[in-house]
Amino acid sequence: PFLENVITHTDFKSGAVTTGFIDHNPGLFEFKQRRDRATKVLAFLGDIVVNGNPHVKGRRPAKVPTQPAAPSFPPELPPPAGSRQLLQKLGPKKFAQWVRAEKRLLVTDTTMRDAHQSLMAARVRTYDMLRVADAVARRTPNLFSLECWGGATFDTSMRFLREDPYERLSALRSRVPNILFQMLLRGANAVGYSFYPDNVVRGYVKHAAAAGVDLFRVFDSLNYLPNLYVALDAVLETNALAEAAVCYTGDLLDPKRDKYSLKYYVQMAKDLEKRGAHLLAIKDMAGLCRPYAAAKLVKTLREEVGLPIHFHTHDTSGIASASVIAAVDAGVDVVDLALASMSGSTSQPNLNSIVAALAHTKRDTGLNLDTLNEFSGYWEQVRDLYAPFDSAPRAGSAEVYQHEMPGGQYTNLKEQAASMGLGARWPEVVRTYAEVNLLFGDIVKVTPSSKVVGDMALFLVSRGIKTADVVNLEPGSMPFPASVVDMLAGELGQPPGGWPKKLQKVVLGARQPRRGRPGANLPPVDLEKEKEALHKKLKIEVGDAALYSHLMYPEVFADFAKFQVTYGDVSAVPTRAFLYGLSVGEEITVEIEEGKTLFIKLINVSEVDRDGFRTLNFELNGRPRETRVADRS
Ligand code: 3PY
Ligand code: ZN
Repeated sequence: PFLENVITHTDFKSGAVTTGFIDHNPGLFEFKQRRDRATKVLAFLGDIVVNGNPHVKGRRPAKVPTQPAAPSFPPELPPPAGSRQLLQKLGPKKFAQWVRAEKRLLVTDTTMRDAHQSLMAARVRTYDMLRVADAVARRTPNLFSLECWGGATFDTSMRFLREDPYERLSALRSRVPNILFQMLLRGANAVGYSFYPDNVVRGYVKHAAAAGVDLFRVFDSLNYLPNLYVALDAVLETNALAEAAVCYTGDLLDPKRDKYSLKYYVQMAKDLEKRGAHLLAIKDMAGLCRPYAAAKLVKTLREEVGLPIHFHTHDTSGIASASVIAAVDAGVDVVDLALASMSGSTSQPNLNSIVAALAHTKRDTGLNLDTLNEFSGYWEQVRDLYAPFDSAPRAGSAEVYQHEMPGGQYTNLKEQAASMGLGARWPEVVRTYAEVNLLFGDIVKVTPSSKVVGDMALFLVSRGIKTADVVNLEPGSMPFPASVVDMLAGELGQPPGGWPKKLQKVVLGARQPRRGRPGANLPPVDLEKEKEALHKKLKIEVGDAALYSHLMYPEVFADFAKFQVTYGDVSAVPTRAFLYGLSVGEEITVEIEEGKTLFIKLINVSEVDRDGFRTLNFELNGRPRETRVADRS
C-alpha cells in the first residue's frame, strides 16, 4: 500500500522525483497511520462483539434500538454570530451588563452535561453530541450557552467512555463557534473530588479557557468562599466569563431552617460581586428551591447586587418549572434548562415547554419551538440507546425535600449502591443520606461534599449502623470511609458554623483538624517536572490536556492511556456498536478524522479455538480483515 501511494503520486508519475521525494511528502505515511487506527478500531469492536461492553453487562435491552438519524442543517450556511461573538466583542464585563439589560429570557441548554449526568450517570458520548452540533450552531444560534463540559463528565468520559474530555471540547468547539460553552467547575476541587494546589487550579482554568470554555460556573461544595475565590480569581485572569455560584440548600421560607436564610445568600452574593464575578448563579443542585422561595431569592438578589442572575435547578420534585417561571417573573436573567426528552426528574426542567410558556410575553426567548422539538426527538432516540444507565426516577417526588440529594448524584449513587449489592435497599440508603446530612450539621451537599454524605450513608447501611449511634462511638474506633475522615478534618474547607465538635472527635480520633483553606499552605506542583515524569511512566506525548487529566485523576488517566495504546481513539464508533457490538452482516461507518471514513462490516465470528480465542472476519472498506480476540465472556 505504501508503494501504491508512491507510484500514484503526481510527482512520481510526472517523473519529478528527486532523492528528497519521500521526505518532502510525509503524507505518504499517513496510510500506515490510518491502517494502524483501523486495526485498533477493529480490535476494539472485536472485543465488544466477543466479550460485550463491561459496563452494559447483564443490562442489555431485549431489543437494542437503532442509531438515530441526526437532525439536518444547511451545510452551505455558516453558523450565524451568537453569544460567543458578542462576548468577544464586548469583553466579559460589558457582556455581563448586556445580559442584565436584556429583556428576553436567556436560555442555557444543559443537555450535553448536567442533563445526562443527572439522568444517566454522565454516560452520553461525544459521538451523539457531535451528530447534532452543526444543527445546534445553525438552528438555535440564539441560545445563551451550551453547558457541555465539566462536573462529573470529565471523569466519566475517560473512565467509562474511553474518550478524552479535551477532544470532546475541541470537536464541539469546531462545530459550534457561535454559542458560549459553559462548564461546571468545583472551585478548588476543579473537576475532581479533593483540593489541588493553587497553581494546578490556575493552570487548569487557563488551559480550559484556551481549549474553548467561555463561561466558568464556579462553586464550592460547602459554600466556603476562600476555596471558591481560588478558582474565581483564576477565571478572572482569562477572557472568559466568571460566574460565581451560591449553592442553595434547605428552604429559605422555613423560619426553623435559618442556617441558610435569605440574609445568608445575599451576603454571599455580595462577597462574590465584590471579588469580581461577572455573573451570579443560584445553584440549586438538588431542586430544593420552591417556587415562592425562588421568587423571593431572585427578586432580592437582583435588588441587592448588580450582577445578572443565572438560575440553575433540577426537576426532582416535579415542580421545578414553576420555580423557573417564578424566577422569570422576578427578573431572572438566564435559566438552565434541558431539551424536552432529556429534561424532568433529576435533570433540568423542560426547555421546550418553558420556551412555549413564554411565547408572546415580554420575556419571550425567541427560540424556535419546532427546531427544539426536532432536537428533542433526536435526543429521545439517543436516550433509548443508554437505557442500561437510565436510572432516574420516573416521576417527580416531594421526597427530595427530605433527602436533598443533588440531581447529578442521584443516578450515580444508585449505581454505586447497586455495585455494592445494596440495590434493593435504595430507599434505606436515601433515608440514611438525609440523616447523615443532619449528623454533619446540615451542610451544602454538592460534589464533593455530597459524595461524602453518600459514602457515609452507604457505609452505615452496609454495616447496619444506626446514624443516631455514631456520635456515641469511641473516638477513632470505627474505620469510616477516608472521604468522611478527610472532610471532617477540614480537607474540603469549613461549612457555615463549623463541623459538629463531638462528631469530629469520633471520626478523627487523634487526628487534628485543619483550619482555614485546605490549599493555603500547599506547595505548588512543578508542572514541567510532572509532565516529564508522566511521559516516562506512560511513554506517551504529554501536553497540557494529558497533564491536567492526570492531575485530576491519576489512576483513571493511566488506565485510559493504556487503553488508547491498544485501541486508539474509539470516540468515533457509533454508540450502538460501542455499547452493544455488531451482529454478523451489520455494517457501520466510523469517521476516524474529517473526511476519512472507515466502512466496517462484520462477516463472521469463529468458534472459540484451543487457546480460547475467536477469529472475527470483517470487511474494511471492502477488503477482508481479520482480528483475533480472547474470549473472556
Ligand atoms: C458536579 O459537580 O458534577 C455537579 O453536577 C454538581 O451539581
Ligand atoms: Zn445541576
